[in-house]
Amino acid sequence: PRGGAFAAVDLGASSGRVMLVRVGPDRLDLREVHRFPNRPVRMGPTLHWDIPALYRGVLDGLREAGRITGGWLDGVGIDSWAVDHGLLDADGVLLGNPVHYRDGRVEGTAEKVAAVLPPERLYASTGLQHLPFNTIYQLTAARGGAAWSAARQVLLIPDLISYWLTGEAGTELTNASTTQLIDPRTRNWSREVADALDIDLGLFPPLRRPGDPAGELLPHVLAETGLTGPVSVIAVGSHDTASAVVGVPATGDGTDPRFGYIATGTWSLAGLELPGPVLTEESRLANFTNELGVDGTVRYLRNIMGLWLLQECLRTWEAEDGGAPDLAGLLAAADRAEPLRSVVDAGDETFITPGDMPARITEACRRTGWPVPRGRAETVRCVLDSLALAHRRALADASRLSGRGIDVVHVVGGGARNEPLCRLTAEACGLPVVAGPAEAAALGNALVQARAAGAVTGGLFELRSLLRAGLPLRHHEPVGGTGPWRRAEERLHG
Ligand code: ADP
Ligand code: LRH
Repeated sequence: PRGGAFAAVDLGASSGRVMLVRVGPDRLDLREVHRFPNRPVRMGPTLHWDIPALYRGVLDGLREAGRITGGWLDGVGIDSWAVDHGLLDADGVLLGNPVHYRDGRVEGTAEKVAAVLPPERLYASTGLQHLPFNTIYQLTAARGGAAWSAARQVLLIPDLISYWLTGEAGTELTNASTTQLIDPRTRNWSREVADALDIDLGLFPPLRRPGDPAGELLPHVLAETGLTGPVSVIAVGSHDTASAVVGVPATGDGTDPRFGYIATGTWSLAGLELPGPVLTEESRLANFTNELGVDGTVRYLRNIMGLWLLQECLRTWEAEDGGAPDLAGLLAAADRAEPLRSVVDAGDETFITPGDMPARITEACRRTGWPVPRGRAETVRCVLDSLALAHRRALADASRLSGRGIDVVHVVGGGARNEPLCRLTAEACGLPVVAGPAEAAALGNALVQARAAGAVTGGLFELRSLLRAGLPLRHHEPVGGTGPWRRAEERLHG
C-alpha cells in the first residue's frame, strides 16, 4: 500500500465539514479544509434542510482540498445524519428541499403504522429503536402529497449528495438501516415491513456497502472544483454514526467488544459494537437500536438527546442577548455548580422539537419534582448531569441486554471537546473514559475509503490502530463513587 489523500465530507446536524485525510500504513493526518454551518430553514409551516447551501459547502470544500493537493484526490466519501431523504422526479430532479426530521409532519404517523404493523413485529424485523421521525414515518407522512405522486426515487441525504457529484444513484447500507426498512439479520431490505406498509422498495436505488465504488466526479463537478479527473467517490459508512464508530480508537473489534462508545454531537449515541443484532422484546422495551455498521457489525445503541439540549439553550440565550454566549465560560460555571441538583430524562421526546429549551428543562424539572435550575450555569449543569446519567444508563442497559462486558468507554464527536461532560460520564459510568477524536466520523469515513483504494489493509482493528497511534486522546479516570448517580437514576426512572 502506498497511501493516499482522501476527502471526507461529514454533514452533521449542526455543521458540515470537508476534511483532507492522508492515510498510509504508518500515517494518518487530518486537516479541516472547510467548515460551514448547517442552518435549517422554516418555509411555510415546514422545517427543511438548506440542501443547496450544504451542497455548495461540499463543492467549496472539495475545491479547497484540491488546492492543497494540487488537484489530486484518491477518493471522496460522504456521510451525514441519518433518516432523512430527498424525492426525485422522473427526470432525476429534486422535488423540494428535504424535510428536517425535527419537523412536526410525523405527528400521529407512528399510530397509523402501529395499526397495520404492531411495534413488536416491526422490531423483530428491523431491530430499530422507535424514534418518531424514523424514515418509515416520514414516508407515511409524505404519502398523499403532490411531491410524493411525482416521486420516482427516494435518496437518503449522503446518497443525494453523491448522486449530484457523480450522476449515479445508490442506497448505502449503514444509513439505509436507519430507515426501518432493513432486516439486520439479512442486511437487506425487509420485504415484510415494506409490504405491510405498502412502501415500494423500487423507489430506493440498489444497496451499496461501505467500500463499494460509487461513481466518479462528473465533468462539471471537476470543472467547478478544479480537481483533476478521474476522482472516485467511494461508499463509506454514510450514516455519520457508522463512520464515527469506525473512528473509535479502541483496541477491540467486533469479535471482542469490551469497549463501549458514545458518539456525542447533536445526539449522543451510546452503545456497543456487536457481531449480530439483539432483537429480543426486552431490547425493544429498553428502546435499543440495531443499526448496521461497517464490516458486518451491528451498532447496538440508544439515541439520547445529546448536545442538542445545550445547542438549543445557547440559541435561546443568543436571541435574548443579541450575541453568542461564551460556551467555555458557561461550561466552567456549570462545572462549579452543585452536582446532580436537578436532572431531566435526556430520552424524553418532548425535547426533540426546536424552541425555548431552558423553559422546557425548567418545566421537565417541575413536572418530575426536581429543583428548578436558577440561571444559566445551573441549567447547563442540569444538561451535563442529565447527559452523563443517560450515558450511564444506556451503556449499562446495552451491556445487560447483549451480555457483553465493558472495560472502557470511548467518547468521540464534538462532545469529546467538552471536558466536564467527559469527566462526568466517567464518574457516572464508573469506567475510564478515553475522549477523542472529535472528528471520528470524518476519520472513519476516510479510513474506509483508504482501505477500498488499497492505501491501507486490514479489518477494523488494524484501521483503529492507525487512530490510536496518530491522535491525541484524553483519559478520564472515574473518581468518586457511582452512588449519587445510582440514586439520581432511581429517583428519575423509578
Ligand atoms: P454534529 O455532527 O451533530 O453537527 P458535532 O460532532 O460537530 O455535532 O458536535 C457539535 C457539538 O460539540 C457542539 O454543539 C458543542 O456542544 C460541542 N463542542 C464543539 N467544540 C467544543 C468545544 N471547544 N468545547 C465544548 N464543546 C464543544
Ligand atoms: C447523528 C444521527 C443519529 C441519528 C440522528 C438523526 O448525527 O445520525 O445517529 O439518529 O442523527
